[in-house]
This record gives sequence, structure tokens and C-alpha cells, in this order.
Amino acid sequence: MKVQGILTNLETKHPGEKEYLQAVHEVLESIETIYNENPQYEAAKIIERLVEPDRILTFRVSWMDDAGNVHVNLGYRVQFNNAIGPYKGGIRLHPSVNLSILKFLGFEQIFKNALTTLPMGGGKGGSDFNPKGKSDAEIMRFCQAFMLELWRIIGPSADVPAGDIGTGGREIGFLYGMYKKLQHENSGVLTGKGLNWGGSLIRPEATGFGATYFTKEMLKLDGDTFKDKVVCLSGFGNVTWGVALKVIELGGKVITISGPDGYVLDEKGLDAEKINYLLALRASNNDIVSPYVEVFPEAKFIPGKKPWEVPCDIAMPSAIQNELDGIDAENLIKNGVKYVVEVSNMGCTPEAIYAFHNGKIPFAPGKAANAGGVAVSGLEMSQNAMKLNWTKEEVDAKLHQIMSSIHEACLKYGTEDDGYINYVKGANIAGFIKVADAMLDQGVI
Ligand code: 2IT
Repeated sequence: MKVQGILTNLETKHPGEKEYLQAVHEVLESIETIYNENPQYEAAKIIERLVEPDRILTFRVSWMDDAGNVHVNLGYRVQFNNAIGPYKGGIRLHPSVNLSILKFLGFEQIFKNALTTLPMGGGKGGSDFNPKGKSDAEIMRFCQAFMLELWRIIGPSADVPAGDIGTGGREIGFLYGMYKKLQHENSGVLTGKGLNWGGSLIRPEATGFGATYFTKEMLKLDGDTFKDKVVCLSGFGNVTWGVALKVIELGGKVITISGPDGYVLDEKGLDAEKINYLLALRASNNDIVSPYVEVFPEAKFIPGKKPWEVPCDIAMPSAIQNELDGIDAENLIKNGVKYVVEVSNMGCTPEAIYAFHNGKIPFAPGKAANAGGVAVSGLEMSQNAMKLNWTKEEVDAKLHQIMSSIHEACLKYGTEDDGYINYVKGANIAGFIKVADAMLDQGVI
């Protein structure tokens, strides 16, 4: 394969879609050798077919605010690949949302979902709607208007959306209510539902718990544990909350969280009360983390900065794509970081990943480390299909087992001659082989 040729072609076809091209580049680079060793892939033009979504729905979302003003947003659903199961992936509501971002997320989701071992294809959706500062009624009207378009192309065996940045339990509820009304069925089409209407225990915690279980496996390889490890997190949303809970349970110390306004340094470490407060902070509907230091004055707020300047053993970016760049990576390495685990999707820039690889720092990419969220979504689908609920212990045990198996897959395909584990390569190859082989089996479609 000529990776460069395919990329140049994509750049011409999709100029300016920088996040999407970044995600494709990373995957193609990792799978080049496997691809060249298996001419059946090239013969079936697997890469050329895999990098273009099956289809994209773009729609207008019109809604009215509480003052009676009309607003127009853009809505999207990118159905990327369904070779191994229904399209599956979240809905991001954030002003930065555009097609490039949803295509990068949908592309990543294909490999991530394949790694979970569950039958789920890849998709992603969203809108440039900003939920911050909106009332519950405004959120409801937006979600209802969004679903008035989306419902035509989703279904429990066709496409199963879920939450992502800006879409939590409240939004899933409003979306589900409208879908149910339009489709006249209660079949669990979305995941991340409320517990008494088809949701799964552990789903809210799953991304964070899963990433922590994955990190536990990385530590175990070195005969180590979380005990007394200093951990820097970014973000203060659902994912950060889940990581903090589990890291502390396993004996680690979480000393940073962050928002778009800056970061909080809490040298004493987060505890149960502070983690609980994250829920209140998130629910406050303001996109700022600084109020933390008003409630816990022993912590410091550092405005306008990212937490990667703070010395730590383990860095876990948990906010948004490209939040940790080459300079941040150099700072972390200089300060002695031992592990870096992407919990956000594509949280590290290519320069940062290069620096970690170069410095032989174990680095886990998001599509492996954060797969616990969608894995428990898959388990929610299983429970809905069976019309039965598993206990917290059952779901957690399955999540644990899935994260260990993803780690195993990374070792299998990512161990280099000198023993360094290239988790990026491992995750990309393992995910790719599964999807590519399914596409081969199913013919040219
Ligand atoms: O990025 C992700 O994996 C998610 N936002 C979760 C997707 C899902 O379908 O649960």
C-alpha cells in the first residue's frame, strides 16, 4: 500500500478536515506492514472503503429558546462502518462540532468498538449546539428537534447513538422520549438510558473505570500498582469523574482536574467529597472549573493553563481532542511521567505521541483505553435485547474482562523487538484486522 498516496488523495477530496485526516493518518501508519503482508486487503480496496463513511446525514435543527427567539443549528450523523455490528457511537453537542470532528470520531469508533469484542460498528453524531447555560426546557426543545430528523436512520439493529461531550443522561432522556413517540416502540435504541427505563448499571462510570482498569494492566506488566501513584487528570466531566473514583479506590492520588478556564491543583488529592462535588460542578451548567477552589480553598486554581506542567507518575488526558501537545509531552517527560493514558478521544497530538514513543514512555491511545464506555453501552444493548438487567457486579466484571482483553490485544500486535509496547500500533492493528476480515467475508458492498 502507498499510505502517503491514499492520504494525499484524501486531502484533496476532503481539504481542511484536519482532525479526520489526523485520525486516518495515525491508523494507516500503524497498519502499513500488516496491509502489505496481506494482499487480499489491497485487492478488495479495504482501506479505500474503510476511510469513507458509509453515509452521512446532515440536517438543520431549529428550536426556540425560553425568550421566544428562534435558533438554527446543524445536526449530523456519520454512519461509518457496520461490518461487525450496527453503527454505534455517541452524540457530541459542542460549539466546535463540524464534519471533520465527527468523521475523526466515527473513524476511531470503528476500531475501538472492534476491540471491545462486542458486535458493534462505528458511527458518531452531533451538533454545534452549545448546551452550556441553557435551561432544561431549552435542552428538551433542542433534543426533540434533533431527534425529529435523526429517528429516520437509527434503530436498535441499525444504529445505536449514545452520549459524548455535552450529551449526558438528561439529553439521552429527551432524545429517547421523542424517538419512542415517533417510532412507536420502546426498544432501547439509545444507550446511556436512565436505570428505570432500560439503562445499565455502571454505564455512567464505565469510560473512567475502564481506562483505569486498562492502566492497571499497564502497571501490572511492570509489577506495579496504582498505590501512591500521583495522577494528573484534565477535564471535570463524566469521564474525569469516573477515572478519579477508580484511581482513588485503587490507592492512587489525583491532584489535577481542569476546564476551559484553567486547571485546579489539589496537592492533597481528591477524595470522596471532592469527587462528589464534581457532579455538582458539572450540573451547574457553566463550563468553568474555578469554583472548586472556593469550596476547597486548600487547592489552587491556575488560570489559562493546562495541568501537564505538574510533575506526576501518570497523566490521563480526559477532556477533548488534541488537548496535550508536543510541548506538554516534553514537559511531562522532563518531570518524570511514567505512563500516559489517553482517556479523551485523540487527546494527544501526533507530536506528543511521537515524543512518548521516542522517550519509550508507555502510551495508551484513546481507542484502547477509553473503550470501556462503549463496551458497557454494548452490554446495555445485550440487556435490552434479553429484557433482563445484570447487577453492578456482573457489569463491572464484564467491563474488567473486556479491558484486560483489549490490553492483551495491544500486547499481541504492539510489542516491538526491544520489548517496548507500542499500544497505538497494537490497538490499530487488532481493530483493523477484525473489521477488514469481516469486510472481506461480506464482499464488495
Ligand atoms: O467516544 C465514545 O466511545 C463514546 N462517546 C461512547 C459511545 C457509546 O456508544 O457509548
